Amino acid sequence: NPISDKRSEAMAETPTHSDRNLALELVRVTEAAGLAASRWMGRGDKNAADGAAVEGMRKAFDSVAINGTVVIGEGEMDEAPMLYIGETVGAGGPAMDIAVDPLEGTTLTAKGGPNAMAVLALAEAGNFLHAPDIYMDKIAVGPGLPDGVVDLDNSVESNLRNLAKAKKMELSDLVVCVLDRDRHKEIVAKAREVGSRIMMISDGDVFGAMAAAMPDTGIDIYLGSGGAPEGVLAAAALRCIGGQMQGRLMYESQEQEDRARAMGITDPRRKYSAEEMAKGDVMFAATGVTGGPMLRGVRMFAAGAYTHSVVMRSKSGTIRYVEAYHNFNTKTW
Ligand code: VTB
Ligand code: MG
Ligand code: MG
Repeated sequence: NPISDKRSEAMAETPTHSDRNLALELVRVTEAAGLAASRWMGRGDKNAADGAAVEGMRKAFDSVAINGTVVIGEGEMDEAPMLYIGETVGAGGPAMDIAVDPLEGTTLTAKGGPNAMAVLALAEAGNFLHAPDIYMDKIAVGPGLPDGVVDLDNSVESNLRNLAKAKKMELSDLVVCVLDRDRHKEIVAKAREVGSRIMMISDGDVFGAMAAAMPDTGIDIYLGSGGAPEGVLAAAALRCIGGQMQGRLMYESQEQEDRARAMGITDPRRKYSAEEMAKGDVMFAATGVTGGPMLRGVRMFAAGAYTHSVVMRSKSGTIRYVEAYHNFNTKTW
């Protein structure tokens, strides 16, 4: 039986690879960012929340044994003091590229809304798409479905029909996650027309795309346009979870297209798969700042806080949730 053969093989493997430890190091980094950001929950200041997350993440990186270069980050050096594109981080070690969104959902955090999280992905140098901060059209579904079951170039209706069929579900049982924006009116109208259900989110589409792939979140597909950097982070997550995702950069001006070309994008209209946005062995970590169907938010108590994180590697496909109890009396950062 090939499955049980694979299973015994996996269980016999000795856990000596240092990248396993590295993956757990990454959780400490998103925890630090998440804890710092959570102090700003509901306080109406998204920039302060973002700044705290960036600083928390930046500091935590200092003890991680890599030679990291930020390729998806907080902008260019002149506009971002920390975690800017091109910045090197880490205590020294293998050359790795890093994609970060220290606080994915700054407005969510400022309002105490759901699904804000600190996000980080890591790959060997050269393996992430260098996405400029423009929009990306995205579609994502979970694992175990036939290749091409959905496609950015298909209509909403045919994507939902094909997905329902492949999942052996009724169209009326599917849940489509989409950012609540005027530009998505058409998607929403078409999804309603075929009778599917919708979860509109005000922000945070890394969550949306991930949740479409994670079991048990109640979301079957993510559709619509959001940030391109967030698209690369979601692709990294889907490489670990499994599932299918496509993304295509969108340009609102010639300047944006020029910027993409300057960042090395040779075919600006290309439809990328998750495998093309995040190549090779990828690691991904996220810590919940405010809670939702995938991660719980930070919960404070007298002398500390609980955090809830997920950490994954594409190589093993293990999805590991980490519930941490932080004692502020003894913790050193
Ligand atoms: C997108 C989305 C993000 O902000 O970037 C969005 O990808 C901004 O989109 O997850 P709009 O320009 O439509 O507001 C987030 O929702 C949060 O960073
Ligand atoms: Mg950000
Ligand atoms: Mg973001």
